[in-house]
Amino acid sequence: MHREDTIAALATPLGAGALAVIRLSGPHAVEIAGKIFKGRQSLESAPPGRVLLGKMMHRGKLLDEVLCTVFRAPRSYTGENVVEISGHGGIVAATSLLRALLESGARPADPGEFTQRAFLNGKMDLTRAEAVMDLISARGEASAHAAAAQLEGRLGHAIEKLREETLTALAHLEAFIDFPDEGIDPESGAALRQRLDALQTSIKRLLSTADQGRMLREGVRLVIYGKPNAGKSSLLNLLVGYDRAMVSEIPGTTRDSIEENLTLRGMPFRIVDTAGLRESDDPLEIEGMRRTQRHLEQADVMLRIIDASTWNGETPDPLPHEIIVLNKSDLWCGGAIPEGTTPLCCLDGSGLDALVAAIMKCVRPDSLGRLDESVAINARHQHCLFRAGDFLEEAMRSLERNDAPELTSIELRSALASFGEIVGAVDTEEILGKIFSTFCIGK
Ligand SMILES: Nc1nc2c(ncn2[C@@H]2O[C@H](COP(=O)(O)OP(=O)(O)OP(=O)(O)O)[C@@H](O)[C@H]2O)c(=O)[nH]1
Ligand SMILES: [Mg+2]
Repeated sequence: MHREDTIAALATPLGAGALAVIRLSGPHAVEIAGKIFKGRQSLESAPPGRVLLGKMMHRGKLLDEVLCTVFRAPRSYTGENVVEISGHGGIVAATSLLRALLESGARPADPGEFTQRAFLNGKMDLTRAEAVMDLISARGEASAHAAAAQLEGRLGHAIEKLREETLTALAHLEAFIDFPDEGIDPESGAALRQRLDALQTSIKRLLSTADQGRMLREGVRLVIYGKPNAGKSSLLNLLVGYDRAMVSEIPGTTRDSIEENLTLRGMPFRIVDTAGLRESDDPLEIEGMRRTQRHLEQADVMLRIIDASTWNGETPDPLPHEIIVLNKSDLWCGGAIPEGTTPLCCLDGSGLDALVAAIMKCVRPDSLGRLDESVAINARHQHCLFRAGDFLEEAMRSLERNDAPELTSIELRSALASFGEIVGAVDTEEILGKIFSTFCIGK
């Protein structure tokens, strides 16, 4: 990556719209945009943050009438000189303007390169850079909330605190390295162990948010299963609001799993309707049921659908994260709805609200507290935290064995590096490449 380059990209989606925003960042941003911009005031003389009206002219042709905003390093999103050009939306207008900027000396930005520069210039730590992407791709309000909290630095601060505490423990330990013959006195040893214990507790607390983080980013995996003809596909259709899956009174209608994305109460879901489970020697049906099982193994929430018209009234014990749904409640003639089941009628939708409430309770147990007060880590953070925890455990063992303080200190330094990796304090090209390549261009 060459930061002496000036990069340019369309920051808004390519398509017809009222406005299109093109962004330039780099040492020559103002100069390059200035070559095309013709206004009453030149871009070079524009005060930072002032919006200038002008025409964009290139090779003697008028491209568009635009508004330009100049931001001067380091007071910009990327920490570099930035020019934002708001032109008219539309594929042709936006691309010809971008082409003119590229012909005037800018280079097309790589995916995520603006945010990567912001990170490299110290405008944000890695957790916040990742939150930018999470926010852009959020599929539900809850996901957007969690991303905004991370963008605000909530996770970054939590990790910084862990790093500081590890550093304090390290400093405490290193005091003994200077006096190798004396070893660590029992009182200091106990104090150090207490510090490491507290660190492990904090790691565990953060790790416990990993599932929540995955659900917020990728969607809750909700699997609908049960015997053939129970009304599984009818429920999928009811949830998504249109005839997504075939429904018929013939048992065995659904052969293959059907997946759909949906947002329920601000939370993204991936809903899977499955082939009904029964004895069969039809190879296709057997394969369908094998797929059902595979989805069940990965489910966050399972909806076990029971057909009220054929049910014997014995409520099965629910598995963890399972809701027993008594469908076709309109055909139930066994008196009061049995406890432990959630009644539903797919024909008129009655019972759906209560079912959705039960699903949400499964997804967001009260113990997690309100979402916007918590953090939700991603798989990369989880991996680093696991490693940090392992190093701290090693450090603890080393203390208990009364090893030379140098040895314990090596483990603590490795833990510190693992925490650092989360916020990007120890940057390796490889990690950065992996993270920012998943971004969209223009961010
Ligand atoms: N009376 C009544 N009929 C329902 C209800 N829900 C579904 N049905 C009917 O039950 C039959 C089976 O529905 P499906 O949704 O195809 O059932 P399924 O569980 O997907 O069945 P398979 O795909 O064969 O496993 C259809 O004729 C539906 O119209 C309900 O709440 N009440
Ligand atoms: Mg079906």
